Amino acid sequence: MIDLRSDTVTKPSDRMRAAMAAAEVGDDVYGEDPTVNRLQERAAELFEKEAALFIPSGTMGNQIAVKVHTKPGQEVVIEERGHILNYELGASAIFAGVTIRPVKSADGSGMLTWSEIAEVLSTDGIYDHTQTGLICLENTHNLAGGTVMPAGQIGGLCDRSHSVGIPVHMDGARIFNAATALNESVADLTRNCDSVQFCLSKGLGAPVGSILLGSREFINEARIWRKRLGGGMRQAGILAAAGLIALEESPKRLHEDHENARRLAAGLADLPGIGLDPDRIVTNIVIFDIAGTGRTANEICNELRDRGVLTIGFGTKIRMVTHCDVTRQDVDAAVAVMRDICG
Ligand code: TLP
Repeated sequence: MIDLRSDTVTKPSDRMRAAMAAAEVGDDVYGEDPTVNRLQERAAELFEKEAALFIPSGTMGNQIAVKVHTKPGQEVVIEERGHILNYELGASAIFAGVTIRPVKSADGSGMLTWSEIAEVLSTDGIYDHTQTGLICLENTHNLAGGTVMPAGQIGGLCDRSHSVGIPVHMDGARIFNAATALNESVADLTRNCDSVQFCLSKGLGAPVGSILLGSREFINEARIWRKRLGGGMRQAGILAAAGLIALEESPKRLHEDHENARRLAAGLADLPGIGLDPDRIVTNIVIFDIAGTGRTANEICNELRDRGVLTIGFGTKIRMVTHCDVTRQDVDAAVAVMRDICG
């Protein structure tokens, strides 16, 4: 099977498995797991943030950030296709008691401008308006097709947001893909963000885990919420050992996934009925429209599956994601199957 459903499907490398087997561990709820502590310290150093926390998933990281930054009854501003709104099962309403204000990104990139954000902000304290408690950014933007926002633009948004007293959380599930595509450091990309969540378990290839970053005060509070949510993982050094390798080794090879995604997009864009601009593919996510084929996404995905290619369909779109377990030959094979189906 060629699994293009997501970069979450990656399997740990032999080096990761060996490190997991040999990991020194302790009880992380007591802060005594040396491998978790090393991973947290290394992540904080790389992102140039005061502190970091190892958490089971990106979803938990985002939700803890929403909870810590906001008060119940406030509103979180996010681009309308953002993960926190669309794929976290309404968790912000349940845990933080906030509502979400989705904002359309006019150019379709998923990257909001300050004027798009400013239009929906409510910061004046007037009692009959829902107050904005947080702005969430997503880099890369998953549903927009792995698009990226450069450091200058993020810094500018954060400055404007802070000037009206609103914190910014970065859902950086794939921030290392953004850093690779932009040739900028993850520290620069998130410098002015009040908190950042990034995933070890996606393009970086670790089996489980994310890291939440921010000020020492923010992380102290986040640690309490992690425990409340059932995310205190005890001898988690077994997982952190793989995370450390993911953090050190995997960013170096992400450009290969991006090259494969561009190759995939170029192959698909030539097929009849496929709506896809290959120039917009800058990281590892390829989303294309199949309306012109006269078939539904489900029909095409099922046919792909029967012929050994796993993908995800939604509406009239199909998503294919490249990652370390997908080779250039796999990409060519997937295009060939699509050519048979659509040709
Ligand atoms: N995304 C998954 C699905 O949930 C859609 C995927 O296959 O892409 N932020 C972003 C931008 C994400 O894409 C994801 C996962 C998360 C957060 C959540 O991470 P996990 O799965 O670790 O909870």
